[in-house]
Amino acid sequence: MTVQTVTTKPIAGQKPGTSGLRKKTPVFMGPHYLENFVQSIFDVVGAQGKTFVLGGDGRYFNDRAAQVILRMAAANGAARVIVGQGAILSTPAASHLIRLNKTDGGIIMSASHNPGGPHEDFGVKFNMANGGPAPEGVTEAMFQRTLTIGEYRIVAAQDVDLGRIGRSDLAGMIVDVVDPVTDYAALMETLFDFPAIAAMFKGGFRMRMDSMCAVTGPYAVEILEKRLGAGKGCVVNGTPLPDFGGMHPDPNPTWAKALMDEMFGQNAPDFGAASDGDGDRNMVVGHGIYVSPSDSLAVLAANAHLAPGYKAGLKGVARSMPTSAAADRVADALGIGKYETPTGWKFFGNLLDAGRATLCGEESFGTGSDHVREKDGLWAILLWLNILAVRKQSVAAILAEHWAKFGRNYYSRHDFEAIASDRADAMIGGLRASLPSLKGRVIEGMTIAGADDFAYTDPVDGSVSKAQGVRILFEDGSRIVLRLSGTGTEGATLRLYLERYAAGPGGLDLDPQVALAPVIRAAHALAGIEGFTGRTQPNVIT
Ligand code: VG1
Ligand code: CO
Repeated sequence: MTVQTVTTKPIAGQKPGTSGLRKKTPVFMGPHYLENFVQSIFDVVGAQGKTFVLGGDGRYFNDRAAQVILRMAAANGAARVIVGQGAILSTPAASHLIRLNKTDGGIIMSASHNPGGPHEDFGVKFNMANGGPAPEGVTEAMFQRTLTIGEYRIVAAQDVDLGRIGRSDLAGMIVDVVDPVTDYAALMETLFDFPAIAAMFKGGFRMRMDSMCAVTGPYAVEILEKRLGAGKGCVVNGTPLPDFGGMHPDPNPTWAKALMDEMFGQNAPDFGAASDGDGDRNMVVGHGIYVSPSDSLAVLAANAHLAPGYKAGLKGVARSMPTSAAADRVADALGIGKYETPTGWKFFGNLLDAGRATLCGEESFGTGSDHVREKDGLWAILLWLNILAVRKQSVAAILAEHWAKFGRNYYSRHDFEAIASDRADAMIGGLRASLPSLKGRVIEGMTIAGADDFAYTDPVDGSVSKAQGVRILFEDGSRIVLRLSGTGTEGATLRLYLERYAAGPGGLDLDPQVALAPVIRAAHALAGIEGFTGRTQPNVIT
C-alpha cells in the first residue's frame, strides 16, 4: 500500500462551533483544508485499528469528501469504515450505526440546516463511540491540533465504489457500504406502535412530510409511505439533492413556507412535518396550527408513555437553556428530573449516558431521546404520530388540553443574520457589563428579578462551560435570552429568545408575537439592538 505523507501548514480558523466545523464549500475544497481537519481529528482520537462510521447529508462535495476521508482513514491505520450507500447517512442514523456496531465513533459530513452547493456551506463533525457529538474538550483539542499540524497521511488509491452495497478493501482497510435506511427503520419499529399508526392512516388520516430535498427523503419514503401506508406522495421534496434544490433546508415557518401554506389552507392534511439538511431537526404542524418546538418537547414529554418504547415512563427531561420552560412544568408534574444545558446537542450526551434524562430538546426544532445520541427529526415525527394514533384527537386539541393543564409558555426566537461581527461582539459585551446593575429595574411595567451570563456545570463529569448566553429574568416569569450563533459562516447572527408565561384559564390562544410584545420591546431597549446593528426587525422569526 502506498501511504503518502503530505507536508502541510496550519490553516487559520478551523475551530468547530456549536455542531462541528462549518465553512463555505469553496473554503472546504481549498488546498489541504479538509485534509488538515480530518488529520487533526485522527491525531486526537487515534485511528490505528479502529472502526468508524462515515456518511453525510448528500450536499455538494459530500461524495468527494467521503473518498478523501476514506483514503485518510486507511492511511492512518483504521481497520474498518462503515459507510452509508452513496456516502449518505442522516445524523441520527449515523449515531445509531456507531452504537449498533459498537464502533469507535464516526465522521458526519453536514452543515445541517445551512444551504448547500458550490457557493454555500459544508461541514464536518466527529461523533464519539457513544454516538454523540464530540464534547468541548475533544473539539478544542482538534482545534489546537489544526494550529500545529505539519503533515497528513493519505493513501494513493482509486475511489471506492460507494454506490454498491457490500464489502471492499482499501489499502488493507475494510470498507462496508450499507443501506442508510435499513437499521434506522428497524430501530424506529422497536420504539413505536407501527400497526396503530398504520391503522390511523388506513382510517383516512392524512399527512404531508416535506423532506426539503435533503437527507430524510429516503428514510421518510421507506418508513411513512411504505411501512406505515401514509400513501404515495405523502413525502414531498423526497430526493436528496446536492444543493437541496436551492432551498434552505431549515424546517421552520419561514423556510418551510410551502408546508405552512398547505397546513393553513383549504383541505389541509391532519398533520404536517418537515426535516432539515441532515435529518436531526423537525417541525410539526397541525391542521391550522403551528407547534412551537418548545411546546413540542413538552407535549412529547407528557405523552411519551403512550408509545411502546417509553411505556415505562421517562427518567428525566433535558432542554437547552434558551428553550422555554414548558417542558420543566411537565417534568415537575411527572416528578422526574429536569435539566437545563447550554445550546448544542453535545451537552445532552452525559445526561443520556448516565440514564438521568430520556427526552431532550432544543427550541431550534431539535428533539430526541436516549435511542441515539443526536436529535432525531423522524423520531419526533413518529412519536407525534404514535400519540395522535392513541389519543385520536387533532394536534390543535392536544395543544389546547396541554395549555389548559400546564399553562402556556409563549415563546419566540428572533434571528438577526449577517450582522458585522465587531458590532455583535460590542453589543453582547455591553450587555454583559450591564448585567450586575439590572436587578430591580422596571421596564415595560415588568421588574427584572435577575440577570446573568449562563454557565453550566455538567452534573455527570463536573466540566464547566461559561458564557453560554445572557439571561434577563423578570419577576412575572418572563425571560429574555441573547446569544450569538455558533453555526453561521458569514458575519454574526444574533439570536434573541423571548418567553412569557400565561397560567390560564383564558389568554391562552393569543398570537405569540402579540403576547410577547412588551418582552420584545424590553429586549430592544436593554440590548440597544438598533444602535449596535442598525436593525429594527429580525430576518427570521420562529
Ligand atoms: C443552532 C441551534 C442549536 C443547534 C445547532 C445545531 O446553533 O440554535 O440549538 O444545536 O444549531 O443544529 P447556533 O449556535 O447557530 O444557535 V443542527 O441541526 O446544525 O445539527
Ligand atoms: Co441538523
